[in-house]
Amino acid sequence: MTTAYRTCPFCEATCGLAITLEGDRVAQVRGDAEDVFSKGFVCPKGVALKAFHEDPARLRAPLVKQPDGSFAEATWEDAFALIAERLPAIQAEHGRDAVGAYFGNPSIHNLDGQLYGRVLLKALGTKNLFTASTVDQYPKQAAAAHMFGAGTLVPVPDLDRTDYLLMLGANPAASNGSLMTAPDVRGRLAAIRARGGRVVVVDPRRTRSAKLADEHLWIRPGGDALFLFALVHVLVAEGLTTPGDHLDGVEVVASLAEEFTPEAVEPATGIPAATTRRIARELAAAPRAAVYGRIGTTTQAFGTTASWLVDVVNALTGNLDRPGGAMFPLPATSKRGTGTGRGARFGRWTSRVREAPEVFGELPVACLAEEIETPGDGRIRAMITVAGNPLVSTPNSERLTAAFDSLDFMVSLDVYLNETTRRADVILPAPSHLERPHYDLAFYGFAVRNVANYSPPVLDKPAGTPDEWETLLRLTAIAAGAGPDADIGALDDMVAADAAARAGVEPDPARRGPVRIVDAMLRGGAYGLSIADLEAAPHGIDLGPLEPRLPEVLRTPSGRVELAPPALVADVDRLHAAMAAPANGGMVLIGRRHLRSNNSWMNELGPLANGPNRCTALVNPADAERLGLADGDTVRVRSRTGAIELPAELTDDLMPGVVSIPHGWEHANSNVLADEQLVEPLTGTAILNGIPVELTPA
Ligand SMILES: Nc1nc2c(c(=O)[nH]1)N[C@H]1C(S)=C(S)[C@@H](COP(=O)(O)OP(=O)(O)OC[C@H]3O[C@@H](n4cnc5c(=O)[nH]c(N)nc54)[C@H](O)[C@@H]3O)O[C@H]1N2
Ligand SMILES: Nc1nc2c(c(=O)[nH]1)N[C@H]1C(S)=C(S)[C@@H](COP(=O)(O)OP(=O)(O)OC[C@H]3O[C@@H](n4cnc5c(=O)[nH]c(N)nc54)[C@H](O)[C@@H]3O)O[C@H]1N2
Ligand code: SF4
Ligand SMILES: [Mo]
Repeated sequence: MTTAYRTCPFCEATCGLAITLEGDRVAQVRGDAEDVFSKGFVCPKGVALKAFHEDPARLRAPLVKQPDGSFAEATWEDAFALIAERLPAIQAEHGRDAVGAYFGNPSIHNLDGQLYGRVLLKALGTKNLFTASTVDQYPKQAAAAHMFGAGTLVPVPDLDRTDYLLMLGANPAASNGSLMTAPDVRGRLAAIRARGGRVVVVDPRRTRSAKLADEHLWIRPGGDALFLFALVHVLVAEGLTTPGDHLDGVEVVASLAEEFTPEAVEPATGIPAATTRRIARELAAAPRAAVYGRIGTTTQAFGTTASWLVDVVNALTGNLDRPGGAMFPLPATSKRGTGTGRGARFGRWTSRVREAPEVFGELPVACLAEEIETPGDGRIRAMITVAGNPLVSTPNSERLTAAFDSLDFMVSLDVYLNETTRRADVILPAPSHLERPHYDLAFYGFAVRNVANYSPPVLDKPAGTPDEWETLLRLTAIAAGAGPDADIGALDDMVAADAAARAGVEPDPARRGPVRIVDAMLRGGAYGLSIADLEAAPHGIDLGPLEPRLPEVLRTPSGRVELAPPALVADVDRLHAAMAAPANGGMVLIGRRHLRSNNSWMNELGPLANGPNRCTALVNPADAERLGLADGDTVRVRSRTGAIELPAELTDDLMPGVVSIPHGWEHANSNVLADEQLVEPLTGTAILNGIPVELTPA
């Protein structure tokens, strides 16, 4: 028996796993008690790594669609040859934009997708790039870009030192935290309370996180920006602001907040004015406080505005960049900053049909169907999906499915056959996570401590199976016209040379693939580490608590924090309108996550499938009575775009007027109800929380 250690790749928490092996068989997966960050914490998904690795349904060989619609296994050579025959021809005939790409969430949870996805995209040269980010966090990153100069500069709550956490639209008890990398968030929340601090959760649902908190505030979906503005109002009106240094625009936000009194916003938020005043005073009085908002505040009508106001409140209470407040991590793969930069640029190009502005180099995925359907130059005729299941994960699934069915050609790089990949002509499998190295390049940038942990592959890949990065480079070569037999090693040398030059070091000639790139980034990074250092530390290296980084971290042209960026100031009018609009009394749909799920692909994996049906519609008993629904009845939920049927689950834990359905299920897909026309205007991010729906007994 041997034990291998690796970072869990299934969510943002980066827990250390201890994997016991009998030969090449996985005997057990546990939490690594010695992991410097997670200290033994593990959740059911981490344990399910064994089930994932062993799952007979996991793809192990390329699949090629046959004339009768079935799939047959193919050799890698034949699969690439087919792609080489079809893909370049489509771009040659119809232009670069005729091939679109969707990169899904797991592509940020592995090095290959992150470091080599962009290489493929460059070769494709298409502006039709879509990712999960426009059904997720771009509002938060856009707000960060406007305020701090870059989308990566999202302040994270300093959970381990704060005395007061105000958390909106997040349920880390289920999600394990997001843009707040922290193994065992529940334990860390409990610790805030144990040291005499306070946790307040703002959510239309009394979630498990809310139940762990000192206080839960019910909020009408989409009300967060108004509530946050009212907090600003009280802080200013009562002279409670203590803004730190390096801030511009304090007076502008103060004056914008004038009309958002707690009383004025109450009808729209549902939060009593007296409560709002008290929370503002508590935030101001707390020695160290942090406001944190997540997906309930981003995938909604005021996503960017709410995300902006989260950090406005942090800044005005003196908690931005201070221990126990909202801070900027310094990951080991980053250099220290220079304090200025070019700042954010959005809308450098637009989508063809709806003219939606580009955001961080991509187009909103809510536009994808129309880009496939609408004739004309630049129409998408072929798609490449990488670690993505957009037909389940993105709005108006029925329309998007029909659009995908009309494609001339499709390639998927994935680990399963599912709703999306089933439509591909060629499916190229990625190896099991145990067969590849890992370093959490993305999420250490949002971690509540500075840590670094590298995981070498635990098991050898089956002979002849390429790494995912090799497959991405093979596709790159095909897209670049070099054909399926091009020298991938030479291409990789170029990619590594480029990355090393940016890091200011020489690439290690003894390594290849993403590990070589991470090694260069580490060596050029702020702590001067290397992969070799991390190989010698299988439980990770703790680089300490977060440290204040202003102004060095900033990348705004002014070298200041922009508290009143013009694009956000311009959106305030829309908030006025929302404040004035009376609630129409209709039902609205919101989402939720469960501990034993992972978006669209792990819901029914091995032990995760245990327990009661989680794909239910939560309904408040008062609504249920009015609608004639009893617990367990099948309810039909309809929106402008479609209808689904699923069991109703009556609960006082949900606000009246709201229905909650988890996403990611194929048989009752909540994104059939999500409207591709409903997007947040600043980033084009889909509104997945606050969708108008009607409920009827089925
Ligand atoms: N209504 C509603 N919709 C939502 C959300 C919501 O809250 N409500 N949340 C949104 C959010 S935040 C996100 S991030 C998206 C996620 O949605 P997607 O971007 O579709 O991502 P996933 O569903 O996590 O997984 C997509 C695919 O990745 C494959 N996969 C897993 N690991 C690997 C790997 O290592 N390599 C490769 N090549 N493939 C792999 C899986 O088999 C699966 O097919 O969903 C969004 N959709
Ligand atoms: N187990 C598990 N963990 C996951 C995932 C998973 O699918 N399963 N997905 C991962 C991904 S990709 C992401 S992005 C993260 C997301 O991580 P979280 O943001 O923590 O996601 P959720 O658990 O969906 O919590 C969102 C909360 O927002 C609430 N909400 C809805 N609308 C509003 C609103 O208008 N205002 C407010 N204040 N609240 C609202 C919902 O009721 C819900 O409780 O989770 C990650 N972790
Ligand atoms: S919390 Fe996230 S990282 Fe930790 S074991 Fe669970 S899925 Fe893996
Ligand atoms: Mo996400």
